[in-house]
Amino acid sequence: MRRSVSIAGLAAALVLGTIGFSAGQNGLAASAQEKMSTTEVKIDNFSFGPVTLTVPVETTVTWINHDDIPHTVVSTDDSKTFKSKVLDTDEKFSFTFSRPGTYPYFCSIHPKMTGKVIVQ
Ligand SMILES: [Cu+2]
Repeated sequence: MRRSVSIAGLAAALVLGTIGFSAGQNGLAASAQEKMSTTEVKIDNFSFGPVTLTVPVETTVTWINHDDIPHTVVSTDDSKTFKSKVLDTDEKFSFTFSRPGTYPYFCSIHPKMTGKVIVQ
């Protein structure tokens, strides 16, 4: 018990130190976050959100299935750029867009579910 208390104290000191440090580095932290080019599309209630996503080149887009039924993410552009496996609840699929263009996609299990990624 004594040991876990001192670990908690140490952890608190670390957290406080980190907060103090990051407060001084706020500007830097914010700009670093903007450069992280990962974007999420949520699959929920038989729809993709956002339906249309616009991202810069070299962005990794991750689809996450929040429904309790399976879905897929399959591109319908001419070159069939990406195709996920069947995603069960909370499963993810990621694809990095390295070329500009418009990438329409749908769920092959529920073809009325459609979305679009625009890469600039
Ligand atoms: Cu579906």
